Amino acid sequence: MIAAALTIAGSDPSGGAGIQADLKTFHQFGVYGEAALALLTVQNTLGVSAIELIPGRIIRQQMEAVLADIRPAAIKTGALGGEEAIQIVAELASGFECPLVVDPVMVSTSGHRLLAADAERAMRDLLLPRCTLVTPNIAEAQILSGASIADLQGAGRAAEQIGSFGVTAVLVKGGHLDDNATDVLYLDGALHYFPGKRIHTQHTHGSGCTYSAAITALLAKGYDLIPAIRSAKAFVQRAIETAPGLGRGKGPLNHFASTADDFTGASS
Ligand code: PXL
Repeated sequence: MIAAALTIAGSDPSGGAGIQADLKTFHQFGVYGEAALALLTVQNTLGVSAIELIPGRIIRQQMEAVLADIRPAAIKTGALGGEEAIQIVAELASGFECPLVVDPVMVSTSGHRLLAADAERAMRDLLLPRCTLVTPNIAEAQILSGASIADLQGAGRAAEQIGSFGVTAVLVKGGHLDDNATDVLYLDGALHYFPGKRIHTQHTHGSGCTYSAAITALLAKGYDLIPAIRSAKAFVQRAIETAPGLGRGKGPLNHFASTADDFTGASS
């Protein structure tokens, strides 16, 4: 049977980030995509001009409807927007019977704040302890850990610090830290490094969403966490390298990029 994955996130009408990126990525990995909307943005590749939060009871009802019917094999969160949405997702997450990937979406690639400051504590204290993996970028890892990050060692320390809040696994995305765009994973008391290739381009809009969606899709297909991260990172790298060059600003990735594994990592 085809595996399903659910994203609980925001809409990007320009199609590069948010639930649009998540659904395209799920589909590309052969996973049936479901989406519960937490907020709407008004944006294009030049920037975000408005954000409208979805009422909490509607977020809850969307999740309950989906969970009672087409049960996802993995779930991810993206932009949740505020404390109420985080509380609702955290509450329902205690009943999830599948992996939960939290992309904390506090600061977008373009530098826009996408989460109210008072919600950051709810993210750290309520949602992170319930997730299988959290995937902060450097700015988010600094907010969550309370420490500034200047290099790969700092990213590793921040991952350990966030792990100490009771989070199972923490993937700090290196992005611009070094020439290999190395990501650091804290898992079971150890650090694991995922070097990649830094690509000099402005077309990275939605790369965080796409990365966490690819990890979620692979978890839904039964991959273990480390092979899922390795394969998802390779996909995102190919998607950035072959970005279609759309839009007048920071353009989207190529969600049609190959998902082919360049290693053997599937556990099932
Ligand atoms: O990439 C973070 C992100 C998540 N969700 C939505 C977004 C963005 C960035 O623009 O628009 C809806």
